[in-house]
This record gives sequence, structure tokens and C-alpha cells, in this order.
Amino acid sequence: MYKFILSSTDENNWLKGHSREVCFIGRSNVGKSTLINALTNQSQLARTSNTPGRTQLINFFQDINKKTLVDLPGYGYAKMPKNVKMKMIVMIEEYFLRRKELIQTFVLIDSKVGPTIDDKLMIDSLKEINREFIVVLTKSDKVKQSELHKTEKSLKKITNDYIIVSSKKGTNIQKLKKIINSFF
Ligand SMILES: Nc1nc2c(ncn2[C@@H]2O[C@H](COP(=O)(O)OP(=O)(O)OP(=O)(O)O)[C@@H](O)[C@H]2O)c(=O)[nH]1
Ligand SMILES: [Mg+2]
Repeated sequence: MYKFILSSTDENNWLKGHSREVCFIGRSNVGKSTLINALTNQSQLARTSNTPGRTQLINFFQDINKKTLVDLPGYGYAKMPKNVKMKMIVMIEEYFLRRKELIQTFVLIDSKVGPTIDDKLMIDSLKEINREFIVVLTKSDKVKQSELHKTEKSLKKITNDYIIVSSKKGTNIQKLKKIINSFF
């Protein structure tokens, strides 16, 4: 059983008192919050939405053993006001640069859309600062096998470390859960 602990903007307000956490990052609307709900089997834990730009703060979720999951705001949403967008970019950058408790990052990429320029920039930045990451291809229930192959082909130019999931159908959610548990 996980609980929402707090939302924060900057380093002064990040959650304290635990040693390890994993985070979820990706384009707005890619399915980060829905994935957290699927992984925890708690459909109401993280707030999800049909409209992009739902998660605008860094959200910390924790279970009784202090296993900590972090839901980050989505990037690449064109319609977001510039000042909000800038704040979010700074927030995300600060988190990746400074967060000592962060032990693994899951970069979510839409199975249908494939890696976007923003996704590539995100991954390049993670590589540059030597942050470990695993790609999660989301919403696999929405794509045909042929589309999935196309996405995998372009993804393989960036990384071979990925898992294909569907939060809606539950595909590979148990497998991803095991991967996450291996970091705690
Ligand atoms: N078909 C399908 N839809 C999904 C899946 N996962 C998420 N969605 C839908 O995608 C939309 C966005 O999901 P969210 O989890 O809110 O996305 P997010 O990445 O947290 O978005 P932001 O908070 O805006 O960054 C919602 O309408 C979800 O129902 C999936 O596995 N399959
Ligand atoms: Mg969200």
C-alpha cells in the first residue's frame, strides 16, 4: 500500500528520510501517473488526465518500507504557458542533477509515437550526467505489431534497455514491478 506523501517544487522541499527512490519521466500524457497506479495496484494514487500537463510538480509516493516512487511532470507539451514550462524544466533539471536518493530512472515513451526529439534530448541529458535509465514503451494496447516494430527499431538506435507495457491491459506490469523491486 502506497501513500501520496508530498508534492514539491524545489530541492528544499524534496522528501527526506529515505535512502532510495526511482522516478518516472516522459512526455506529457505518455502515461506516467497511470503506470504508477498500475504498478501499485492503486487506481486513485496518482492523478491522471486526458489532457496533457496534468502533473506539474514532483510527487513523492511511499510505502511502509519507505520504498519511494517519484512522478515527475511531463515535458514536451507545446500548449503550456512559457513561464510554467520553464519552471518545470528547471525543476526536472535540478532533480536529476542533485537528487542523491535517485537510483533508477524510467523514461516512458509512447509505443505509437516512438521516441520524439524531446525524448532523445532527455535521454542524452541522462547519459551526459551518468544517470542510469530504462525505457518503458507505454500504451502497447493501442498499437499494431507493425507499429511497435517501427518504434522498437528507432528506439534501438538510442538504447537496447527497454520494456513494453500496457497499464490498461496489465501487459508486463508484473515484470516491471520485479525490475523496480530489484533496485530496493
Ligand atoms: N490505452 C491506454 N491508455 C493509457 C495507458 N496509460 C495511460 N493511458 C491514458 O493516457 C492518458 C494520460 O495518462 P497520464 O497517466 O495522466 O499521463 P502522464 O504521463 O502522467 O501525463 P502528465 O501528468 O500530463 O505528464 C490518460 O487518458 C490515460 O488513461 C495505457 O496503457 N493504455
Ligand atoms: Mg501525470
